[in-house]
Amino acid sequence: MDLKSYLKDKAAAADAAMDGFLPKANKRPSTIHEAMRYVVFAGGKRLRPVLCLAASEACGGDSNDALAPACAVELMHTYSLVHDDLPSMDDDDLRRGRPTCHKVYSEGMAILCGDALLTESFSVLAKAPSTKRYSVGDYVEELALTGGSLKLIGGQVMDLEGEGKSLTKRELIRIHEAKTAALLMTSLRLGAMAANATPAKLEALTKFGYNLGLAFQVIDDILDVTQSTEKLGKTAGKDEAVNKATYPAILGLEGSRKEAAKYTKAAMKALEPFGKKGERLREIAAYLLQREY
Ligand code: GRG
Repeated sequence: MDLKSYLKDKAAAADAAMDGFLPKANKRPSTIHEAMRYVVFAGGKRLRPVLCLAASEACGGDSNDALAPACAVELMHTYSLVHDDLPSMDDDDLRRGRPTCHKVYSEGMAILCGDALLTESFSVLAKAPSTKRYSVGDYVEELALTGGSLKLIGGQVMDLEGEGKSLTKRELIRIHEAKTAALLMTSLRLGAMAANATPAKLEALTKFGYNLGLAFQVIDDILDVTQSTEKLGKTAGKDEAVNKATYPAILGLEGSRKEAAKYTKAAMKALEPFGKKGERLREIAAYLLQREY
Protein backbone atom coordinates (compact mmCIF):
# COMPACT_ATOMS: atom_id res chain seq x y z
CA MET A 1 0.00 0.00 0.00
CA ASP A 2 1.39 3.46 -0.82
CA LEU A 3 1.91 5.92 2.05
CA LYS A 4 -1.03 8.15 1.16
CA SER A 5 -3.47 5.22 1.22
CA TYR A 6 -1.86 3.90 4.40
CA LEU A 7 -2.30 7.23 6.21
CA LYS A 8 -5.90 7.45 5.03
CA ASP A 9 -6.62 3.87 6.02
CA LYS A 10 -5.19 4.20 9.55
CA ALA A 11 -6.83 7.59 10.14
CA ALA A 12 -10.18 6.08 9.08
CA ALA A 13 -9.67 3.15 11.47
CA ALA A 14 -8.95 5.54 14.35
CA ASP A 15 -11.95 7.71 13.41
CA ALA A 16 -14.30 4.73 13.37
CA ALA A 17 -13.01 3.55 16.74
CA MET A 18 -13.33 7.04 18.29
CA ASP A 19 -16.85 7.28 16.92
CA GLY A 20 -17.63 4.09 18.82
CA PHE A 21 -15.91 5.20 22.03
CA LEU A 22 -17.32 8.73 22.33
CA PRO A 23 -20.86 9.26 23.66
CA LYS A 24 -23.34 10.04 20.86
CA ALA A 25 -23.95 13.73 20.18
CA ASN A 26 -27.55 13.53 21.40
CA LYS A 27 -26.62 11.86 24.70
CA ARG A 28 -27.67 14.15 27.54
CA PRO A 29 -26.32 16.68 28.41
CA SER A 30 -25.97 16.95 24.65
CA THR A 31 -24.03 20.25 24.43
CA ILE A 32 -20.87 18.70 25.84
CA HIS A 33 -21.09 15.61 23.64
CA GLU A 34 -21.72 17.75 20.56
CA ALA A 35 -18.72 19.91 21.48
CA MET A 36 -16.47 16.86 21.98
CA ARG A 37 -17.45 15.51 18.58
CA TYR A 38 -17.11 18.96 16.99
CA VAL A 39 -13.44 19.19 17.98
CA VAL A 40 -12.50 15.54 17.50
CA PHE A 41 -14.07 15.13 14.05
CA ALA A 42 -12.73 18.36 12.60
CA GLY A 43 -10.20 17.01 10.11
CA GLY A 44 -6.99 16.69 12.16
CA LYS A 45 -4.12 14.87 10.47
CA ARG A 46 -4.36 11.96 12.96
CA LEU A 47 -0.59 11.75 13.08
CA ARG A 48 -0.49 10.42 16.64
CA PRO A 49 -2.90 7.50 16.05
CA VAL A 50 -1.11 6.66 12.79
CA LEU A 51 2.24 6.56 14.61
CA CYS A 52 0.75 4.38 17.32
CA LEU A 53 -0.65 1.87 14.81
CA ALA A 54 2.50 1.91 12.65
CA ALA A 55 4.71 1.34 15.74
CA SER A 56 2.64 -1.67 16.70
CA GLU A 57 3.08 -3.12 13.20
CA ALA A 58 6.83 -2.37 13.23
CA CYS A 59 7.01 -4.48 16.41
CA GLY A 60 5.18 -7.36 14.75
CA GLY A 61 1.82 -6.71 16.41
CA ASP A 62 -1.75 -6.66 15.10
CA SER A 63 -2.67 -2.97 14.82
CA ASN A 64 -6.22 -3.75 16.01
CA ASP A 65 -4.71 -4.30 19.47
CA ALA A 66 -3.31 -0.74 19.32
CA LEU A 67 -6.57 0.95 18.32
CA ALA A 68 -7.57 1.94 21.86
CA PRO A 69 -4.18 3.56 22.62
CA ALA A 70 -4.27 5.23 19.18
CA CYS A 71 -7.62 6.82 20.08
CA ALA A 72 -6.43 7.71 23.58
CA VAL A 73 -3.47 9.74 22.30
CA GLU A 74 -5.66 11.57 19.78
CA LEU A 75 -8.20 12.44 22.48
CA MET A 76 -5.45 13.77 24.74
CA HIS A 77 -3.98 15.74 21.83
CA THR A 78 -7.39 17.23 20.97
CA TYR A 79 -7.96 18.26 24.59
CA SER A 80 -4.59 20.04 24.59
CA LEU A 81 -5.53 21.93 21.41
CA VAL A 82 -8.92 22.99 22.84
CA HIS A 83 -7.30 24.34 26.00
CA ASP A 84 -4.34 25.82 24.15
CA ASP A 85 -6.75 27.87 22.01
CA LEU A 86 -8.56 29.40 25.02
CA PRO A 87 -8.41 33.18 25.50
CA SER A 88 -6.28 32.70 28.64
CA MET A 89 -3.77 30.57 26.71
CA ASP A 90 -2.93 31.18 23.01
CA ASP A 91 -6.28 32.87 22.30
CA ASP A 92 -7.01 31.46 18.85
CA ASP A 93 -10.18 31.66 16.75
CA LEU A 94 -9.38 28.97 14.21
CA ARG A 95 -8.33 25.32 14.54
CA ARG A 96 -8.45 22.47 12.06
CA GLY A 97 -10.07 24.89 9.61
CA ARG A 98 -13.01 25.70 11.88
CA PRO A 99 -13.87 28.24 14.58
CA THR A 100 -12.32 27.08 17.88
CA CYS A 101 -14.40 25.32 20.52
CA HIS A 102 -14.81 28.37 22.80
CA LYS A 103 -15.94 30.48 19.82
CA VAL A 104 -18.75 28.04 19.03
CA TYR A 105 -19.70 26.77 22.49
CA SER A 106 -18.51 29.43 25.03
CA GLU A 107 -15.34 29.45 27.07
CA GLY A 108 -16.81 27.49 29.97
CA MET A 109 -17.97 24.74 27.64
CA ALA A 110 -14.54 24.58 25.95
CA ILE A 111 -12.85 24.10 29.33
CA LEU A 112 -15.29 21.30 30.15
CA CYS A 113 -14.91 19.80 26.68
CA GLY A 114 -11.12 19.60 27.14
CA ASP A 115 -11.59 18.10 30.60
CA ALA A 116 -14.03 15.51 29.24
CA LEU A 117 -11.70 14.53 26.37
CA LEU A 118 -8.77 14.15 28.75
CA THR A 119 -10.82 11.94 31.06
CA GLU A 120 -12.17 9.96 28.11
CA SER A 121 -8.63 9.34 26.85
CA PHE A 122 -7.88 7.27 29.96
CA SER A 123 -11.19 5.47 29.83
CA VAL A 124 -10.46 4.45 26.22
CA LEU A 125 -6.87 3.49 27.02
CA ALA A 126 -8.05 1.18 29.80
CA LYS A 127 -9.84 -0.88 27.12
CA ALA A 128 -6.55 -1.87 25.45
CA PRO A 129 -5.58 -5.52 25.89
CA SER A 130 -2.59 -6.14 28.15
CA THR A 131 0.34 -8.18 26.79
CA LYS A 132 2.89 -10.51 28.35
CA ARG A 133 5.27 -7.62 29.11
CA TYR A 134 2.88 -4.70 29.66
CA SER A 135 -0.20 -4.28 31.83
CA VAL A 136 -3.03 -1.77 31.40
CA GLY A 137 -1.47 -0.01 34.42
CA ASP A 138 1.75 0.43 32.39
CA TYR A 139 -0.24 2.06 29.56
CA VAL A 140 -2.02 4.38 31.98
CA GLU A 141 1.22 5.37 33.68
CA GLU A 142 2.79 6.10 30.29
CA LEU A 143 -0.03 8.40 29.17
CA ALA A 144 -0.41 10.07 32.57
CA LEU A 145 3.29 10.94 32.71
CA THR A 146 3.09 12.52 29.28
CA GLY A 147 -0.10 14.46 30.01
CA GLY A 148 1.10 15.73 33.38
CA SER A 149 3.16 18.55 34.82
CA LEU A 150 6.47 17.01 33.75
CA LYS A 151 5.58 16.95 30.03
CA LEU A 152 2.56 18.52 28.23
CA ILE A 153 1.42 20.76 31.06
CA GLY A 154 4.99 21.56 32.10
CA GLY A 155 5.76 22.51 28.48
CA GLN A 156 2.74 24.79 28.41
CA VAL A 157 3.91 26.41 31.68
CA MET A 158 7.37 27.06 30.23
CA ASP A 159 5.69 28.41 27.09
CA LEU A 160 3.45 30.79 29.05
CA GLU A 161 6.33 31.96 31.23
CA GLY A 162 8.54 32.47 28.17
CA GLU A 163 6.08 34.83 26.45
CA GLY A 164 7.67 38.13 25.47
CA LYS A 165 11.12 36.91 26.56
CA SER A 166 13.98 36.00 24.27
CA LEU A 167 14.73 32.33 24.82
CA THR A 168 17.92 30.45 24.07
CA LYS A 169 17.83 27.50 21.66
CA ARG A 170 18.26 25.17 24.64
CA GLU A 171 15.22 26.68 26.39
CA LEU A 172 13.16 26.39 23.21
CA ILE A 173 14.14 22.74 22.82
CA ARG A 174 13.12 22.08 26.42
CA ILE A 175 9.61 23.44 25.72
CA HIS A 176 9.20 21.37 22.58
CA GLU A 177 10.54 18.19 24.16
CA ALA A 178 7.72 18.53 26.68
CA LYS A 179 4.94 19.94 24.49
CA THR A 180 5.35 18.22 21.15
CA ALA A 181 7.91 15.41 21.27
CA ALA A 182 6.52 13.80 24.44
CA LEU A 183 3.11 12.94 22.98
CA LEU A 184 4.60 11.70 19.71
CA MET A 185 6.97 9.48 21.70
CA THR A 186 4.14 8.15 23.83
CA SER A 187 2.03 7.44 20.73
CA LEU A 188 4.81 5.24 19.39
CA ARG A 189 5.58 3.69 22.77
CA LEU A 190 1.96 2.74 23.43
CA GLY A 191 1.71 1.14 19.98
CA ALA A 192 4.89 -0.81 20.71
CA MET A 193 3.68 -1.83 24.18
CA ALA A 194 0.38 -3.07 22.75
CA ALA A 195 2.50 -5.26 20.43
CA ASN A 196 4.48 -6.64 23.40
CA ALA A 197 7.69 -4.97 22.15
CA THR A 198 11.05 -5.96 23.62
CA PRO A 199 12.68 -3.29 25.83
CA ALA A 200 15.28 -2.72 23.06
CA LYS A 201 12.59 -2.04 20.45
CA LEU A 202 10.74 0.24 22.86
CA GLU A 203 13.94 2.19 23.47
CA ALA A 204 14.62 2.51 19.73
CA LEU A 205 11.11 3.87 19.13
CA THR A 206 11.54 6.30 22.03
CA LYS A 207 14.64 7.72 20.30
CA PHE A 208 12.81 7.78 16.98
CA GLY A 209 9.87 9.64 18.55
CA TYR A 210 12.09 12.18 20.29
CA ASN A 211 13.82 13.17 17.06
CA LEU A 212 10.66 12.96 14.96
CA GLY A 213 8.87 15.15 17.52
CA LEU A 214 11.51 17.86 17.42
CA ALA A 215 11.64 17.73 13.60
CA PHE A 216 7.83 18.02 13.56
CA GLN A 217 7.93 21.14 15.74
CA VAL A 218 10.67 22.82 13.70
CA ILE A 219 8.56 22.24 10.57
CA ASP A 220 5.49 23.53 12.41
CA ASP A 221 7.35 26.76 13.20
CA ILE A 222 8.52 27.05 9.57
CA LEU A 223 4.98 26.51 8.24
CA ASP A 224 3.65 29.20 10.58
CA VAL A 225 5.86 31.66 8.69
CA THR A 226 5.62 30.28 5.16
CA GLN A 227 2.04 29.01 4.74
CA SER A 228 -1.40 30.63 4.62
CA THR A 229 -4.09 30.40 7.28
CA GLU A 230 -6.27 28.62 4.72
CA LYS A 231 -3.70 25.91 4.09
CA LEU A 232 -2.87 25.41 7.78
CA GLY A 233 -6.44 25.55 9.09
CA LYS A 234 -5.12 27.67 11.97
CA THR A 235 -3.97 31.28 12.16
CA ALA A 236 -0.73 31.65 10.19
CA GLY A 237 1.92 34.14 11.31
CA LYS A 238 0.67 33.87 14.89
CA ASP A 239 4.10 33.19 16.43
CA GLU A 240 5.63 36.37 15.04
CA ALA A 241 2.52 38.43 15.87
CA VAL A 242 2.78 37.51 19.55
CA ASN A 243 6.58 37.68 19.55
CA LYS A 244 6.95 34.00 20.38
CA ALA A 245 10.32 32.29 20.46
CA THR A 246 10.49 29.94 17.47
CA TYR A 247 13.12 28.09 15.48
CA PRO A 248 12.95 30.51 12.50
CA ALA A 249 13.29 33.45 14.93
CA ILE A 250 16.43 31.91 16.45
CA LEU A 251 17.98 30.07 13.49
CA GLY A 252 16.40 31.72 10.44
CA LEU A 253 14.40 29.76 7.84
CA GLU A 254 17.37 28.04 6.21
CA GLY A 255 18.90 27.17 9.59
CA SER A 256 15.55 25.77 10.71
CA ARG A 257 15.23 23.60 7.60
CA LYS A 258 18.70 22.17 8.28
CA GLU A 259 17.72 21.56 11.91
CA ALA A 260 14.58 19.65 10.84
CA ALA A 261 16.65 17.56 8.39
CA LYS A 262 19.19 16.83 11.16
CA TYR A 263 16.48 15.56 13.53
CA THR A 264 14.85 13.51 10.76
CA LYS A 265 18.20 11.85 9.99
CA ALA A 266 18.63 10.98 13.68
CA ALA A 267 15.07 9.60 13.70
CA MET A 268 15.85 7.36 10.70
CA LYS A 269 19.01 6.09 12.40
CA ALA A 270 17.01 5.09 15.46
CA LEU A 271 14.96 2.77 13.23
CA GLU A 272 17.97 0.66 12.17
CA PRO A 273 17.19 -2.23 14.56
CA PHE A 274 13.83 -2.69 12.78
CA GLY A 275 15.31 -3.43 9.35
CA LYS A 276 12.55 -3.81 6.77
CA LYS A 277 9.86 -3.63 9.45
CA GLY A 278 10.80 0.02 10.04
CA GLU A 279 10.05 1.01 6.44
CA ARG A 280 6.60 2.51 7.10
CA LEU A 281 7.91 4.66 9.96
CA ARG A 282 10.81 5.78 7.74
CA GLU A 283 8.32 6.81 5.06
CA ILE A 284 6.26 8.76 7.61
CA ALA A 285 9.36 10.60 8.89
CA ALA A 286 10.37 11.54 5.33
CA TYR A 287 6.81 12.68 4.58
CA LEU A 288 6.61 14.86 7.70
CA LEU A 289 9.80 16.66 6.74
CA GLN A 290 8.21 17.63 3.41
CA ARG A 291 4.71 18.40 4.72
CA GLU A 292 2.98 21.65 3.78
CA TYR A 293 0.35 21.80 6.56
C1 GRG B 1 -2.55 21.30 28.62
C2 GRG B 1 -3.40 23.53 27.72
C3 GRG B 1 -2.49 22.38 27.64
C4 GRG B 1 -1.59 22.36 26.71
C5 GRG B 1 -0.61 21.32 26.62
C6 GRG B 1 0.44 20.14 23.72
C7 GRG B 1 0.06 21.44 24.27
C8 GRG B 1 0.42 21.76 25.66
C9 GRG B 1 -0.62 22.32 23.54
C10 GRG B 1 -1.06 22.03 22.18
C11 GRG B 1 -0.92 23.17 21.30
C12 GRG B 1 0.24 23.10 20.42
C13 GRG B 1 0.35 24.14 19.37
C14 GRG B 1 1.19 22.16 20.56
C15 GRG B 1 2.35 22.00 19.76
C16 GRG B 1 2.24 20.71 19.02
C17 GRG B 1 1.59 20.88 17.72
C18 GRG B 1 2.41 21.36 16.60
C19 GRG B 1 0.30 20.59 17.60
C20 GRG B 1 -0.44 20.56 16.33
O1 GRG B 1 -0.43 19.22 15.93
P1 GRG B 1 -0.94 18.72 14.51
O2 GRG B 1 -0.32 19.58 13.44
O3 GRG B 1 -2.49 19.06 14.60
O4 GRG B 1 -0.71 17.26 14.42
P2 GRG B 1 -3.77 18.31 13.97
O5 GRG B 1 -4.85 19.35 14.06
O6 GRG B 1 -3.46 17.91 12.57
O7 GRG B 1 -4.05 17.14 14.85
